[in-house]
Amino acid sequence: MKLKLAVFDFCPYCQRVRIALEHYGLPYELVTVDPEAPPEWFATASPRGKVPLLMVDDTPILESAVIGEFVDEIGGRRLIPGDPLARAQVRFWADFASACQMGFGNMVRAADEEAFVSARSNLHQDLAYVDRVLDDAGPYFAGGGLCLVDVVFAPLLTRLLILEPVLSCLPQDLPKVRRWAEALQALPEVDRSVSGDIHGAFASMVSHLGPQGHVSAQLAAA
Ligand SMILES: N[C@@H](CCC(=O)N[C@@H](CS)C(=O)NCC(=O)O)C(=O)O
Repeated sequence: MKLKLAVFDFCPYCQRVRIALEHYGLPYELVTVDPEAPPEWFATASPRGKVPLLMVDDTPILESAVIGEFVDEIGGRRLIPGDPLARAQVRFWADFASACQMGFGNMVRAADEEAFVSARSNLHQDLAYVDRVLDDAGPYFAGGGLCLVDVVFAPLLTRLLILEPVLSCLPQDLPKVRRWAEALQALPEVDRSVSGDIHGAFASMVSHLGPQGHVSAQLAAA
């Protein structure tokens, strides 16, 4: 089975898939697509122009959650529990990560300080919700073993760690979330899931998402 993963630069949903593939050590070809000039095979396989797109031989799979489950199944089923209730919990929190990721996007795109503070506070509330169910001993979401929730939160939490010195976006009153973010950042599969210099790439992403926004201005001034 040949795997080809199409991504956009800086896409957190694509990074999730890369983490899962790297976690299992599955070989894959990585293709970075220019959204302004996508190749024909990509336009055919992803008619709405969305990434991540995983080509499994000639069959396309879209949506990071669906791809994540597929990778888990071919990789060895260690990221999603077999027990139905535990599996439902993992799926719920993995889905919740996407809501948090959108909240992060709102924060990065905020036009001015007032909008930024409001978006940061909304994200804080969502992270407080996660904090309540995080394993007390850690280091990961459910304790000592990695699960899909860790994989899908890692791109968001590592971005928050990178921005923290400038934006104070990792709430001080949520120490478990901070410890979790640091544990995820230290994982080799997370390290291998980004190409090149993450700090530089991240600054470019922020200026792409919100070129005139509050976060760009703060980063430029830092
Ligand atoms: N729900 C999707 C979200 C993926 C997504 O929003 N990808 C962005 C890049 S970060 C994209 O493809 N944007 C292009 C578009 O929406 O046209 C997933 O989890 O895979």
